[in-house]
Amino acid sequence: MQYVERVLEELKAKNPNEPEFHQAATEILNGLKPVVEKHPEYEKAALLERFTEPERVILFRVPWVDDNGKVHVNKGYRVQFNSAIGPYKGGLRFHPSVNLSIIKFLGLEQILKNSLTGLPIGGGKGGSDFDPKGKTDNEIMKFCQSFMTELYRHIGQDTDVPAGDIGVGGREIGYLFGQYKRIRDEHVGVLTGRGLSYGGSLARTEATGYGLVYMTEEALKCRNDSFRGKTVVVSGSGNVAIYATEKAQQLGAKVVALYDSNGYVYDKDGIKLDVVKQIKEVERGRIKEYAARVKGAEYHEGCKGIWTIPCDIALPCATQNEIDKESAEILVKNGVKYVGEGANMPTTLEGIAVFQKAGVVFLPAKAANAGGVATSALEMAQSSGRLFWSFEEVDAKLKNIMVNIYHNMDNAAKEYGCEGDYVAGANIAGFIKVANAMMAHGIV
Ligand code: NDP
Ligand code: 2IT
Repeated sequence: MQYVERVLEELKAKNPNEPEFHQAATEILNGLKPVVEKHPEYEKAALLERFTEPERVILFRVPWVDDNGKVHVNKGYRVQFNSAIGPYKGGLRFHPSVNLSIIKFLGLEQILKNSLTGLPIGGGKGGSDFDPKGKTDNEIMKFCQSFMTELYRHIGQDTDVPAGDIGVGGREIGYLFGQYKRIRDEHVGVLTGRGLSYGGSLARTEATGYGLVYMTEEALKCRNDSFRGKTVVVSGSGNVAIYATEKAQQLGAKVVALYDSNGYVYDKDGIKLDVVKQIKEVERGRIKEYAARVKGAEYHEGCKGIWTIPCDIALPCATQNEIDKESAEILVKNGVKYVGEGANMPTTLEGIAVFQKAGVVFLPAKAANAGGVATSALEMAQSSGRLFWSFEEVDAKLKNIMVNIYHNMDNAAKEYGCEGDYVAGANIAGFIKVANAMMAHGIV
């Protein structure tokens, strides 16, 4: 049996009941086949077996008391996946669906994404099955304090630097940082996505969404095209979706739809982002409200229907497996030309195959959403240097990083005989640096 097939089979047998982890590993390892064939020394060093086994998995109890005095217990996770090229780096996700499979898929993706940024950061991910929806600020604070009361001993500015992800934004990072500082008595860059008054970086809030659009813009530019006049569908209405919408609009596109986990809004005249920000960032409300406030906008229950809206560019920015085979087929039938993944693994393996067969320019998550973690690394650099860069400076660096990632994955795909296959190109370009470092470190 070929090396990649054998590693995948063993991985599935050793990690049963982890479908998301299997899915991410399958996509990655299949993309790496041409590299592994060129480097027989990797198999001798069991490189892929080590690459797909986390260096450390931390599971812990998170007890907390709600405003009515009721005691709750949640699960806490931190998967420190790979530190070959730098300290573990990756977000924390608070969502009821969180389990080990999801954190491991995110952690594995993060290794290659972080490598693609060109910055010295390893891969990690964490979170909890805690559901922040409907909780008061006090309950969120209590939960974050309890979470950090265990996590603090495992992280550090040169060891492991968490950040936000689904359900973890500026408010949560603030509470987590406050507790870390209190326990450790040190004010350091141990978390990114911090507020501007305590070590955060300008443009980190916007970075993932802006970065996604910068990469898509480069893909358009290389085909003598641009965002101007394009119809765009964005899924989600959280951090990534909002700032992807903002940048796409600035570049002249019309974003016509957004959703949250209850349903989607369609606004044929173009989404009014100030209304969305008010509902989502200020009121923490539901996207349904948009249709009540904006004349002519429609609300539809359920998420899947969003992909039946005809568009030139689709930017899935909510969660994993939002676009399945059926939705991909409808998008293709309706003429989609570009798909840029803002969320992590938003397209199923079958959905990706549909896009690639149809010649859609498909920009995979680990490349397309790398702007967030790249700007986190810029935040780390500013913390270490006791510096504070202007918005324009950070934004220019972000744009440069996204353009470089696009060309690196494009070139890697060409070099390894799969031109235009950015899934393989991103996996290969990300993996080579990690592989070189792991080989240099010996069997560890
Ligand atoms: P937020 O929590 O800010 O927003 C998440 C959005 O996705 C919300 O609109 C939420 O709706 C929706 N959503 C979440 N789960 C589901 C679901 N199961 N079905 C339908 N909708 C859902 O998170 P982010 O914007 O930060 O993250 C979005 C995606 O981007 C994630 O995949 C994340 O891993 C990825 N990402 C984030 C980065 C960052 O810097 N924040 C960096 C790189 C990737 P509702 O409110 O109803 O739950
Ligand atoms: O998936 C991701 O890249 C993130 N959630 C951001 C991670 C980070 O460390 O900024």
